[in-house]
Amino acid sequence: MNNRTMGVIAAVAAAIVVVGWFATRSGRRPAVPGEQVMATADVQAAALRTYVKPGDLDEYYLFYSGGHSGQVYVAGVPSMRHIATIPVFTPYPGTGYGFDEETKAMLGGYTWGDVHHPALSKTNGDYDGRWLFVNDNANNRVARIDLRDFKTKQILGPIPNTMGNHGSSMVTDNTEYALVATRFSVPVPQRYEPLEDYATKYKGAVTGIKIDPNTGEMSIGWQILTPPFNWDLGATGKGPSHGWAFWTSYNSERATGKLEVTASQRDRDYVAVVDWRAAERAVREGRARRISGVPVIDPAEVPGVMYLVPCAKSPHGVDVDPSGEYIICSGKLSPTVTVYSWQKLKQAIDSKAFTGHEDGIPVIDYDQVVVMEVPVGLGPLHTQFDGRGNAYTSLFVESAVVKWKLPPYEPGTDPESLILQKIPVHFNIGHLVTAHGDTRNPRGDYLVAMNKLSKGRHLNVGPSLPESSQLIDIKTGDRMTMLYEAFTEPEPHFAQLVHRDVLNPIEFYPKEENRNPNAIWSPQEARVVRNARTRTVEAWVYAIRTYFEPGRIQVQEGDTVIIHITNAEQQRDEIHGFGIAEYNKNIVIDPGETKTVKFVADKYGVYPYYCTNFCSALHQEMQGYIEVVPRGMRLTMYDNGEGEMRFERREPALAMAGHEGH
Ligand code: RUQ
Ligand code: CUA
Repeated sequence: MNNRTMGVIAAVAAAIVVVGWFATRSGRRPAVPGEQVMATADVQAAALRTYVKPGDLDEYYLFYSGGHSGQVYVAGVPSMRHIATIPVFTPYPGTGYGFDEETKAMLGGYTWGDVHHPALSKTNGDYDGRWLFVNDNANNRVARIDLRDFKTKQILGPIPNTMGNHGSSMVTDNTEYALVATRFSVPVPQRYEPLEDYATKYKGAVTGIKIDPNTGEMSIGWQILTPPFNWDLGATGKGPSHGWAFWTSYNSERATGKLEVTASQRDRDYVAVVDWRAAERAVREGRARRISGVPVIDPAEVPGVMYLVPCAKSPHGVDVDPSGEYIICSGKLSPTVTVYSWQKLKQAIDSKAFTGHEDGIPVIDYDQVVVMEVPVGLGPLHTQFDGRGNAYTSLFVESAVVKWKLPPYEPGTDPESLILQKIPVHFNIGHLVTAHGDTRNPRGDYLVAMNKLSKGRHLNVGPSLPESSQLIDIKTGDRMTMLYEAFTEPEPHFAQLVHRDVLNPIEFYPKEENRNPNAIWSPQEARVVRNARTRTVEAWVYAIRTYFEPGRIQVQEGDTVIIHITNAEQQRDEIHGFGIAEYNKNIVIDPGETKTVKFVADKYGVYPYYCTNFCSALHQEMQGYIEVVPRGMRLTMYDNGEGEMRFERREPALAMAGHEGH
């Protein structure tokens, strides 16, 4: 360990102590409004910038990851109001997600995920408002949310040969791929090898998830095996660097045990530089092997798919500036960000300016490609952009956002002079996001700091605390000004901030589009059919304000019950729920939607079903009964009593089953 590194570690440790001390102090005596040092005029200005009066709409959608809650949250900016939760990897009774047969099948038996990095689909390097891709770090999956209706439509995975899908999902400039990388290495293909053989028998991988340009359907395009480094964050090239992707690594030591020590030995780790078009070509030319059913490229056998470039000690984020020329790697254990030039990287690759290799992957000569190590401050993690030549980097240890100047630089520029401004955030910021901040056209007006700790910033809610997000104006006066603070469920990592004009979601599902074979559109079509031989009861239920048809479903104890419910409303916000008491079911059906719920009626008795989503003045009347008739007792509801039994509606719906409340 050299002196500079020791100095940095000492400084980091000192800063942690200082931050901790302040936090404890403020934890004992929380700040109250008025205690903050902010001039009245500044408070008024900030209030006006963030206040969205009742009935007005926000300017931006903020899609932020829900971390280990497995969900994605939607908020409006500048108000920071939470608007919606989009369940992705975790069942969510609020929208019935994970309770109906369709979404249950999509979840594949998992009940949680760890969402870190949402990425919007792009056309020509800017958001196109079609899809949002999110990763699951825990179970190695990627999900696609359709922004037409804000619903999860596909979950791909677990991705084979992939463990800890963290550096994910980075979307390329025309949504050719969502790119993913492994945080953990394991034996590939998955098998048992003792941990002692980690350095030689364990492997990481980066994967290109191919996206169908019309449907968004994901499939595995290619995979590149890597040494057992821990890949951290990724970024895709833009403009001149389009066709390439970058990932930071830590643990290039290939160590196990206490990584805080064992993986912090080297002064430099690596950024991977991947030519994904070369990977595509290699698969086309049959130069990939099939492992666990997917095409896998060994970079030692296929030169040109992957390179490594050194980066300061245990980096975290990597980001590409809007021009696509500068690649920025955050030091984490070094108080710098390293800026590389894409042109120089390309030249070094073309002229083979290599200093060695790792398992056959060439290591690019650092000195030939680096533009500057910018001394941003302690614990740099992630960088975003404003489109006006500035970069914004989160400083975890310093609890601050630093604004600094992007290249080009005059020869002999003093690195310190590149630091333009720092603003404190509360506390310990992870990611930050600016409007369209990872596209070719950042909007440059807002920045959201996603802070990991919120102690003392809100009413005391006991030991389990939310996270805090702070809204910063980065436009007025070309300076950063703190505007507002909001609290979020655990736990935002990255987010996307996209202008509302880019999105155009539907208001309800048009009836003509419902292709579900079990959809019904009139109470006359409602029916219950029991097959005594297979001991199955199938019901087609019609839901409208303010009744279910039928209002009665009779089954024999032990029957399998399948209920298809159509919400026949064709009006915005006329949502009906279908909760079954003591059967642990609640599905929610949006207007024009049909959903199916299935269960075994394993306890006899009478169990009400009722609408769980307050839909009209007679919402409370919207109910029915499932009669679970004990084994050996005769069912009475059906006409013929034997064989296939059918109950069809005879009475017209009561006239008073109202249509009030439009
Ligand atoms: S990481 S706090 Cu999971 Cu994106 Cu950087
Ligand atoms: Cu339907 Cu409440």
